[in-house]
Amino acid sequence: MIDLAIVVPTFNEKDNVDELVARLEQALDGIRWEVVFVDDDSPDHTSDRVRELAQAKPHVRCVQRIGRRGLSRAVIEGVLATSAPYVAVMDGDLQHDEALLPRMLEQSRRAGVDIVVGSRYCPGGSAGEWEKSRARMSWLATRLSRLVVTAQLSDPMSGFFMMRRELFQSLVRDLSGEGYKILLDLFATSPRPLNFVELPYTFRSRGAGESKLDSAAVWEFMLLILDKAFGRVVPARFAMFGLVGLSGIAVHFVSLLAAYRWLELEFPVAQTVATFAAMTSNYALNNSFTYRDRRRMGLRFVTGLLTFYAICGVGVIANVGIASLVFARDFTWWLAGAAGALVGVVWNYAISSMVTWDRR
Ligand SMILES: Nc1nc2c(ncn2[C@@H]2O[C@H](COP(=O)(O)OP(=O)(O)O)[C@@H](O)[C@H]2O)c(=O)[nH]1
Ligand SMILES: [Mg+2]
Repeated sequence: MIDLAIVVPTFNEKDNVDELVARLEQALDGIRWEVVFVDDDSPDHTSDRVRELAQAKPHVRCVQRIGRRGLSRAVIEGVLATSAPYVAVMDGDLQHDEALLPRMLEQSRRAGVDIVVGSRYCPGGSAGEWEKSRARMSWLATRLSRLVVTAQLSDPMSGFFMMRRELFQSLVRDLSGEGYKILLDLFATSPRPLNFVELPYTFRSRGAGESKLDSAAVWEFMLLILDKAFGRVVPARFAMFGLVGLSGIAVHFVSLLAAYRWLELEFPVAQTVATFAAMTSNYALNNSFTYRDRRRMGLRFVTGLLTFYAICGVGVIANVGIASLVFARDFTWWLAGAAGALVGVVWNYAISSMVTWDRR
């Protein structure tokens, strides 16, 4: 029987695995526990190292995911892979303080407590030695997260917490899973306010290797916030796609002006040039922002652009068809136009998310 599972998402943490397990063994003496590493097929072969260790230690386990990336979803799979009644989530780079775990477990067992959060920002905690820019980013993210989480958490961006597995499982189907802020996701998803306890700790500097937090992670964070704030009404990606579409209208008219008035091309030629300029700019923007996590590069950028042209081409036919239908029924011109445009956007969005930016 196991009391506690520590779920550790890893990407290129091979040189921290041994040390982390040794520290857990020391900290968790007297508790029945296991550690589940969830590795996204790290190029440094973290999972091989974990399995080597697991051969000698039955409390070490490895879940290896192929062809996927993403901290939150890795954590979800780790939690689902254990039978322990309590689960903790902890980074694999030694930044979280394992000595806190026994107290977290004690608090988790108290009646009425849903979740115990290791906090850098409550009295007694510390974010350690952080570069100014990272500290500022963390501060900004904490503020933004207040848009979707009303709980007065001092450190909603914490990646170090513990909860009953049952509770996690009751929420798992509604989690957004986007990005790397699973704690925020849990709080924003729960239909009732979660009762939490915060325990202070000092965030250490990372062991071997480097941080995976990059601009993509920042973008994923924005998607998570948008998704949790408006997702029930409009999916975050669709809203983004729509915004990019609006920018396309501006690109279209500036290009048309340039081609027709300045270059003095024939109108049909100028209109064609402007249409392609707008489609290309929409494609590039969607590729960099809306689908940042599935970004196409190199040759795939070009093939993706071709599929996008084709999809938009059909979108125009659908747009004009619907608009004409509505118009023929004696609705006003602008209503017909809007209906056509809406159908066109929805078509472009739905099909390009499946073809141009499919999840692979
Ligand atoms: N499985 C998995 N783990 C990840 C991924 N990205 C980051 N991690 C792990 O998540 C933990 C926190 O990431 P880290 O790069 O240290 O973020 P930082 O502490 O915010 O700089 C570390 O254990 C990483 O190895 C990912 O895409 N998949
Ligand atoms: Mg880290």
